[in-house]
Amino acid sequence: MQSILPLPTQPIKPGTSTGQHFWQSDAAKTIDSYSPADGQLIARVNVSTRADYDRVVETAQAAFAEWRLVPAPRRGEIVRQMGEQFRRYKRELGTLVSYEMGKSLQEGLGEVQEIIDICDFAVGQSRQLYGLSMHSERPAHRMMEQWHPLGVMGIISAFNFPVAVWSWNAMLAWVCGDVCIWKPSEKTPLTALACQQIISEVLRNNEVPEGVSCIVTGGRDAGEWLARDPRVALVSATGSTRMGKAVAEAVAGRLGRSLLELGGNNAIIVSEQADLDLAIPAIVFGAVGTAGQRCTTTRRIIVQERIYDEVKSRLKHAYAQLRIGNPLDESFHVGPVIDQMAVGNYQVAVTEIKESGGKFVVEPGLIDGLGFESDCYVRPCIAEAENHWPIVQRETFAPILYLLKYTTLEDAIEQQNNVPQGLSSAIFTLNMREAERFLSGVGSDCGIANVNIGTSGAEIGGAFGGEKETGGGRESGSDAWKAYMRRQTNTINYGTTMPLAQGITFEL
Ligand code: UN1
Repeated sequence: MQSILPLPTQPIKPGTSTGQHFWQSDAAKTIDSYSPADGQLIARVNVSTRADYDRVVETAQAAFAEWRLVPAPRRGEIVRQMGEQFRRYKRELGTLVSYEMGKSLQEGLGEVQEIIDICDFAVGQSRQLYGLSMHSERPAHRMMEQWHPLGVMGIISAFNFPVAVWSWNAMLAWVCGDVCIWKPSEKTPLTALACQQIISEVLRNNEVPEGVSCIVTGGRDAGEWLARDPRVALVSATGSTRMGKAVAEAVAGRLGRSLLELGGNNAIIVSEQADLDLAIPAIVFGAVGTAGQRCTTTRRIIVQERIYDEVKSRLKHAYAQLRIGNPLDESFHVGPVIDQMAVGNYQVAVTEIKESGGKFVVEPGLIDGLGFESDCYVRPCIAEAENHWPIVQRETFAPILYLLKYTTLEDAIEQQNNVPQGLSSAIFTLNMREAERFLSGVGSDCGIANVNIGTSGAEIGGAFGGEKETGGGRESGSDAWKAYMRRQTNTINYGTTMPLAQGITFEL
């Protein structure tokens, strides 16, 4: 198939913000971005050198000195204008996300919608950076807390949500008065540069200081520069648990702050009292959406033994309807995985499932031939498995669903929690006691727990993130904004005496 984009003759240069001042990197190295949809080379992007990186950080620091002085509602107004730009370019950016990353066009558009939604959310938040006030134990004293801008923040994002996850961080960070340096995944650099271009007009029109929005490109090195750099107050990293542990250690080593969104191993419990007409489509979308490459992807279903055979046969039937093909063609449900390395991981997992004694209910396989020239298309599959198998305990970023059986709800919750990760979870039941138990303190141990909806597709209004090896960070809605600010407690004495707290007397 012909590429939908003309390949620029010169490598594209990342850098700082307004789109007019991309750094002239002297890098000999470039990142080649291939579309997993059709295997075409769609862009060649310069890799930032350490010298580029240092210039970016210095520019960001200078920008922070000014940006923090801009009133928060005014910063919100600038984010509002960015939201307008993303509305204007939704189709173009959504198409590029679909083409560069491989998710279906609907999901690409949905991802841009998440950017628009977080912009709206952040605008409101810009007028609600509330601190508490406290009653002092001393007479004529007042106590309160204020939230101040934090500084330069680094955003390390993953290929699977190449633009939305950046926006959850950046839009909130900007209304909070921070400046952002974004290191996008080396698998999806073009969508990042597109976002920078889309907002550059707003930054220019509002005379926002150069450096409020920066991009550095590269692989592990660039991530490490951010993690080790004491000039970077907060590092928000999305990706594998392995990457997250490395970032967390490096940031903790300098007592910096990190916000981690790492792997998930998300399960849906299907009770005997579930409405299967709701459960089946939720499971299928959760398992095969984004070709199984969401951190919220449904990887395990834990089914009550009395309805196990029925669920199995309904899933088999549903999987037989799945149409796999070019993500830009809206008649297909499932696109490719990101690259051939991901295909390799899928194959390794399939082998391990077989070696562990797993039985495939829906067979795995690679797809080749006309329309599949990128060699990145795999068949979504379902295997009967056991929760304790090492392969089931790991997150394989592919459309592989494990079918597990339970007897009692305690047993189901135990299996659901008994993995190293703790991102998303769900139960399908019409029984109120089961639902409430699942949501209680002795129920799901995940950051997200749902009733009668699947594990993926969280709305931006809630705090997004998970426990255990998922990293503990919370992004997006609720009070996640607090991670992007520093809290200051203030005590003010408006009286004529100097009483000490805790009743201490100190007389001179
Ligand atoms: C991710 O996969 O990193 O809840 C984020 C969801 C999306 C975000 C997923 N809103 O599936």
